[in-house]
Amino acid sequence: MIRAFKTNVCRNYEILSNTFWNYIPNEGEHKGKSYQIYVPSCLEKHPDFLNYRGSGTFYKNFYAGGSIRLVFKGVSHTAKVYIDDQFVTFHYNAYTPFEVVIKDLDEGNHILKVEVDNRFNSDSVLHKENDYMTYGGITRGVVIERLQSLYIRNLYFTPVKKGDLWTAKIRVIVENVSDQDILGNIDFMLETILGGFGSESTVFLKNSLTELENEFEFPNVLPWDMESPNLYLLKTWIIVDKEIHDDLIETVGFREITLDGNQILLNGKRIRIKGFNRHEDHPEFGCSLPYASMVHDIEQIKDMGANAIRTSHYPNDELFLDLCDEAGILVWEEAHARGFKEEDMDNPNFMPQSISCINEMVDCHYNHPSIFIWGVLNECISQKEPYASYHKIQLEQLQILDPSRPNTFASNKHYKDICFAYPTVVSNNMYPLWYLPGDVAEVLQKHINYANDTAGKVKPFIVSEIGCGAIYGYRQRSKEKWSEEGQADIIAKQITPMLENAACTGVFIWQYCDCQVSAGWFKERGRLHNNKGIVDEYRRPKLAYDVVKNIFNQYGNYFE
Ligand code: ADA
Repeated sequence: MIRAFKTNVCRNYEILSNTFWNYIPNEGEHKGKSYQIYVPSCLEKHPDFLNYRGSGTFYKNFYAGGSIRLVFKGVSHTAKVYIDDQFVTFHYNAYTPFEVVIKDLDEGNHILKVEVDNRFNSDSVLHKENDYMTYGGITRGVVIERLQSLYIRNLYFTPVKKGDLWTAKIRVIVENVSDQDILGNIDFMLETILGGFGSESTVFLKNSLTELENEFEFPNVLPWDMESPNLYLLKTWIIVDKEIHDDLIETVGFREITLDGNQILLNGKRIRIKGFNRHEDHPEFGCSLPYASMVHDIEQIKDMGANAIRTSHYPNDELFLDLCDEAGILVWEEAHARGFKEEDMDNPNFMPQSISCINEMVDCHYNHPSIFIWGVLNECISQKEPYASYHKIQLEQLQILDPSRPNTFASNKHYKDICFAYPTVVSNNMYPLWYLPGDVAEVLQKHINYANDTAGKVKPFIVSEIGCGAIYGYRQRSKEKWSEEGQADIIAKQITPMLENAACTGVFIWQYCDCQVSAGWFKERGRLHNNKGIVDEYRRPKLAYDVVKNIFNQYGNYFE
C-alpha cells in the first residue's frame, strides 16, 4: 500500500513493495549471505541485523518495457539505484520520496538493484547519532509505473476562500518522455468529482504548455476542518486524440490557513493547538510502521482529545499524512533536522541536504489539507551568525515554495534567539519542571514577551515541545522522577498554563510514544529510549494518558 486511495486508474503501475526482496549485506558477520527481506521494513527488525550499520544491496526482478518511472517513498538513508547494472539515480535522506524516469527500456525481465547505506559519516549531515533512531533498509513503499509519451508528473492544489465561495488554484505539470514534440496537440481535462454529495464540475483546457495553472470556482463544496474533514478526489487526465493517455488522482480538501496578528485561523476561525510530537517508531517495525499501526496511533491521539501532530523531526510516510487528512488532524510537517551544532551546520553538505529535503517535502506533500504549517531546523544554532542566516534561507525557501501555509522553526535558544523575524509563526521548545525549574505560566509569558520584542511585530506563538519522562510500569505514589505518577503530575502543571494563555496558540506535548534512540545517546537515555511518551513504545498508556485526555477535553479546537 502506497497511498490510502487509488492514485491512477489509467496509468499502468505495479507496487514492487509488500513482498520479499533479495538482500546481501556488505558488512558484519553475515557479509555476502543472501536473505529474503520484506519491503518495506527496517533491517534492524530482522534477527540477523539488530544493530546493523553498514551498506548492502537489495535486488528485485520486474517485467517492463518502454518508458518507466520508479518511485521510492523512503530508503534509509542513502540509496544508489541500478537497473540491469546501469546506474540510474542516487538519493540521500530516509524521509523524503524520490523518483527516476527511464526511457526506452527493452520489453522483458529486468533487475532492479538498490545499494542502501545507513552509516553515519561526514557525508551525512541530517542522519547522525541522535535522540531518535535512524534505521536502515527500504522503509517505505516502491512503485514502478509504465508511462506513455506524456505523463502527469505532479498536481498542486491550493484552495482559496473568497467569502462564501471556494476557489482553487490547480497547477498540473506534464512531462513528455518521447523524442517527439507533441506539445501542440494536447487536451488536458481536469475533472473534479465532488464525492459524497454527487455534485460534479468538469473543466476542459486546451494548452500546449507542459505546465498549466488556473483558478476554478467550486460553488457547492463542503470545507475541510477538524470536525468534518471533507475530502474530494481531484482527477486529472491527459487526452490525446480523444483518448485518455494518462491520469493522476489526488485527495484534496477545501480549507484555508491564514494569520492575523498572533492568531492562526482555519477557515476564518482561530485554532487552538492541542498536539503531540510523534516519532515514526515502533519496537517491532522501527520507522516502517504498518498501516494498521498508524491507524491505532491516530485513534489514541484523538482519544486523548488532541487535534494536532508535529512530525518531529522529519517528513512522514504519506500514508500517515493521508490518515491525518481523513481524521481531521492538523499537521506540522517538519524537514529533517534535530539539534544541529555548529560543526554540523559548518559541514558543506548541510545546506544542500537541508534544501533538498525541504524541496522534496513540499513538492510531494503539498496537497495534504491536514498540513497547516511547515517547519525546519529543530533546536539548531539560532542565536548566532552565520547559522541564523541559514534559518533565514531555509524559511525563505518554504515561503517561496508555499506562500499558502505558515512556516516556523522550533527554538530552544530561549532569550538569546536572533531568528524570530524570519518565520511567520514563532515556536519554542521548553521544559519547565523537567530540565529547568520555574513557574510554568511565568516562563511561558517571558518567552512570548521575548519573541514579541525581538520579532519586531506580534506573531502567533506555539509551544512546540513540553513534557517529562516516565518509565512504563514504574509506579511510586511519592511521584518520584521517572515514575508514572511523577509524569502525570508534571504534565498537568505544564500543559494547563499553555492552554490558558490566550497569547499562545497551543502546545505540542513531547511526546506521543516512547521511541528508541541511537546508540550514541546511551548515556543520556535509560533503556536506550526517549521515555517522555504518554504511551510507551508498545502504545501502552501511562498514567498521564487520562490526565492529558481530561485536560485536552476541557478546551475546544477554537478560541471563543
Ligand atoms: C528536545 C528535542 C527532542 C527531544 C527532547 C528531549 O527538545 O527537540 O528531539 O530530544 O528535547 O526529550 O529532551
